[in-house]
Amino acid sequence: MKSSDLKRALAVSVRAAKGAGKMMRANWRSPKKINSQSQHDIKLELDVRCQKEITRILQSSFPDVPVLGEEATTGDVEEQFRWVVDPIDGTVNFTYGIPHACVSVALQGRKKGEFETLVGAVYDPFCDELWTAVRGQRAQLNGRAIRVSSRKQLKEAIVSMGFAKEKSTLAIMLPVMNALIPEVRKIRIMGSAALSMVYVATGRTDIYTEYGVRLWDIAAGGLILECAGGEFWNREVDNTYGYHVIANNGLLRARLEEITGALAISSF
Ligand code: LIP
Repeated sequence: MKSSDLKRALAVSVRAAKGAGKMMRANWRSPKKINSQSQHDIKLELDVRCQKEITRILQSSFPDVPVLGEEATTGDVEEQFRWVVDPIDGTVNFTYGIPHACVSVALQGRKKGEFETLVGAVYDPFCDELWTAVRGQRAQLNGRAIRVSSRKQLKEAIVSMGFAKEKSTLAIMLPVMNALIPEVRKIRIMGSAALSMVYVATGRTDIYTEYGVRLWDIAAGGLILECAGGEFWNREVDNTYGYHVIANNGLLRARLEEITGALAISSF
């Protein structure tokens, strides 16, 4: 994709993220219509409406690029390019009125057969914070360059975590949390993977790790983190876009794995 197309893709990603963010703000204090829920997850009717609005905006500029979203898939998402979208990341927070949720929009393209993220936008409508990145360029927050932290000691690190949505992922991540708590400054479990990724990119936290997080939660944040000098270690763990992720400032993964490795955590 030419650089002019990437620039156009970034512009429409931002338009789509802000458009859905506006819908989140407008509905924040309204009663929420729940489409489905489980013990550790909620899906709102607004998720679907936001996904539709994002898809409409994206395809107004790129009518032939398919959309892989948490709420729906439009077109053949195995083609050369695809949008990867989470219309509301942090849906449980949003449902309960906790103002920590965002919109995540990424453009991916195939390189040697594998998808890589080329453009990413994460928008937090509550703080009016927009993170953006184009592969090969510096990540930005509200138009200003950002960089990961330079903390090298785990004991200084703030580690954010997620437990995904299943009892099985909870069982995997609880031992990780118990092993890390005595070793780090603080653990934070904030409920939005995309915001956790961009907080590492911005130096607000130092590590984010989750097992069973979905591609649409992390695609944009992963590029933004890499374009801010961080490391986005990830591996696919099932055939439904599930990932094990260790996002960090590029200085801390080895130390983290010394601790979690004892749990044979890297083997699951
Ligand atoms: C959420 C993720 C979070 C994870 C939650 C949920 P959603 O995404 O951002 O990291 O722990 O289980 O998957 O469902 O709010 O878009």
